[in-house]
Amino acid sequence: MFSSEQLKKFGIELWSYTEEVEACSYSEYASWIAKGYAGGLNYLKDNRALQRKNLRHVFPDFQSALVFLFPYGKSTPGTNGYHLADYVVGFGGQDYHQVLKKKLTELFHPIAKDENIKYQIAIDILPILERDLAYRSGLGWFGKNSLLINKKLGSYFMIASILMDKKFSFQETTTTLEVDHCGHCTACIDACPTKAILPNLRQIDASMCISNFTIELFHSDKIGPTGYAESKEIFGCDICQTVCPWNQKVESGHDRELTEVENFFLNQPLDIVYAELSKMSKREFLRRFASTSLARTGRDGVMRNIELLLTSKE
Ligand code: B12
Ligand code: SF4
Ligand code: SF4
Repeated sequence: MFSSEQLKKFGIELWSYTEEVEACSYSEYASWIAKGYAGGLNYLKDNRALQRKNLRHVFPDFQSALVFLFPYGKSTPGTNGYHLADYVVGFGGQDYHQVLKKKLTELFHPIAKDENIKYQIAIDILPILERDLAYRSGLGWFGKNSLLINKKLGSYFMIASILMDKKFSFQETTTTLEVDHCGHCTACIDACPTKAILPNLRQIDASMCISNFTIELFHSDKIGPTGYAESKEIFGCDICQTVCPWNQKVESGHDRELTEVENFFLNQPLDIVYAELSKMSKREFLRRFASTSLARTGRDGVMRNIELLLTSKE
């Protein structure tokens, strides 16, 4: 369906296809919500929860989906020893939602137009269990850290899908489900600084997760999970990915140009970063970082995180 030139041009490493309309792990999802592990993530708990069970609740004409994995690689450590989630500095430092949506539109819109296909692109925003969708397309297994892991790519990728009102017959893709390759390993569980990973469930307690605290709970929570302040995580967290044996071969973007967001947050002492942010108006922050994932929390959210990290150093 897609030529290797097209896939290369759009940065797609792997893709697959499924006609399975029902999520196979919905009961795991529902019990996670019931046990209170979604923390302050209300959009996972409200009336949108049930929508995740079946893709026709979201896209009524669903017949099939194409699922794409977009790797973002490991970031190069900066000079101040702190860390931004690698997806923030991947994708050229731009917010991946916009970047990937643009790529998939460019890739798929001409095909959809030619073949009269109605479609919807899904990246994070729709109430869909995207890891489940990728799992049932055969693209990986649920690791103990809950991330979807692919034998070739590890877990350093974003998932983006196209829901369609038409079926295709493919010879080159397989929908054999991937089996578990974590085995007896517990590296992610042992390394998580806040003990957020729930052993034996392949899920995390989001209320304990640094990623949730630093990206999502920027309004409500002032203190953060125990262990956060001693970490090095300014925005997001990759610790349970960094230690995973399946990610050891993932390449880092050593030879690429540093993005503005890396230069500002990682290549000057953190107290200077904080002082610079204090002087910067919210408008100026958005002018510099609006196209990055940091726009989600804005200046105040990032400053709250940095303040906590600096307090523990005093
Ligand atoms: C909410 C959310 C978060 C929350 C909650 C995380 C979580 N684990 O759910 C927070 C803010 C903490 C978060 C953090 C991160 N996220 Co996030 N997040 C999402 C979002 C929007 C929804 C996830 C969701 O529905 N969670 C609900 C819970 C119940 O799901 P779950 O824990 O995975 O549980 C499943 C498994 O346990 C499975 N399961 C358990 N046992 C078994 C057994 C079998 C046999 C099977 C089949 C399944 C199964 O069933 C459950 C239901 O599917 C998705 C996008 C989307 N729409 O899907 C991105 C997404 C999951 N996030 C992503 C990323 C990259 C991250 C971070 C790495 C970002 C960062 N660097 O900080 C971290 C990783 C933290 C971690 N260890 O998960 C990627 C994951 C890519 C991948 N390789 O898996 C996604 C898919 C976004 C995307 N479009 O690519 N995220
Ligand atoms: S993202 Fe960080 S805090 Fe969250 S589960 Fe993984 S290691 Fe723990
Ligand atoms: S660190 Fe080990 S247990 Fe955790 S996801 Fe990777 S392979 Fe699985």
